Amino acid sequence: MGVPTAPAFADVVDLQRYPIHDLDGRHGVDLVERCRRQLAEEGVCNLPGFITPGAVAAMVQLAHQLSGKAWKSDQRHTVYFEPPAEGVPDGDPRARLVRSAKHGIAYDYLPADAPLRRLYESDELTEFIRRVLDKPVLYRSADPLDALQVTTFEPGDELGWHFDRSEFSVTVMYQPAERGGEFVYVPGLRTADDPNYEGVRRVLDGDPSALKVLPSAPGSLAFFHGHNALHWVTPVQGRTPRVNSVLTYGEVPDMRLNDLTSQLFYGRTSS
Ligand SMILES: O=C(O)CCC(=O)C(=O)O
Ligand SMILES: [Fe+2]
Repeated sequence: MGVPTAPAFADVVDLQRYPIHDLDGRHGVDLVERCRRQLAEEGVCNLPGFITPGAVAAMVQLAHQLSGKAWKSDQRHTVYFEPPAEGVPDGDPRARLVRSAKHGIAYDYLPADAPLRRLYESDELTEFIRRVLDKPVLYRSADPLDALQVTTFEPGDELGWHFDRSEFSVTVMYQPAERGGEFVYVPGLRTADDPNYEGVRRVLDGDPSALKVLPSAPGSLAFFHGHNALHWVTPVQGRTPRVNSVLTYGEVPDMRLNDLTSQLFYGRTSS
């Protein structure tokens, strides 16, 4: 028998608590089961302390070093990322615009040994996520800019209310803001059969009754069903930028941004 080698991300994940390198072991099976249950019941699954403090600190420092390469986007869009509808009733969410502003550092700027890059590129993490989401297959994005980006939200930056185009998202928090920059969401506000425009309108009009806030301690990894959960990252206040990553996956092997979206979020295309 060979000597087992430590996974390339042994310094990045708290493997005692989250044994993603041993998913068939008892603790691994329990972990996947707990995550599935949380996701089904709450629309999100939050795993605090998933990323080690050392890896978190390295990613915050990297974001700072690469801040000159971050692409600033600031745009207005509907919650559906579709052109505003005409001829709909007053106040209809399909016609309303929200604002999103952020600074995106593209995947190809992250050095190969960056902690999150080593983790993202591991088959163990992809397999963990596949099992939690209960997908027959799951692939990492093939997009050289968007597969794993580091996003900084400077003071005043925010992500307006929206539904994601993709079914789910996986995020890692490195540094919350001093104030604001909270991930606020309404789980299951719409379904495949019911767009619930009236419910969406109420949230946009400020009804707080269904809102939830995702805890955002540094090092947390979170799954959420962003396609049916309306969500918002509130404007960042104070001097500390909010820094996080979105990890991108798909059920097809060659997933890429289209040129328009790539231009918008990274100021360039990869082709
Ligand atoms: O930054 C976050 O916490 C969420 C990001 C998000 O909602 C998105 O990229 O669509
Ligand atoms: Fe989103």
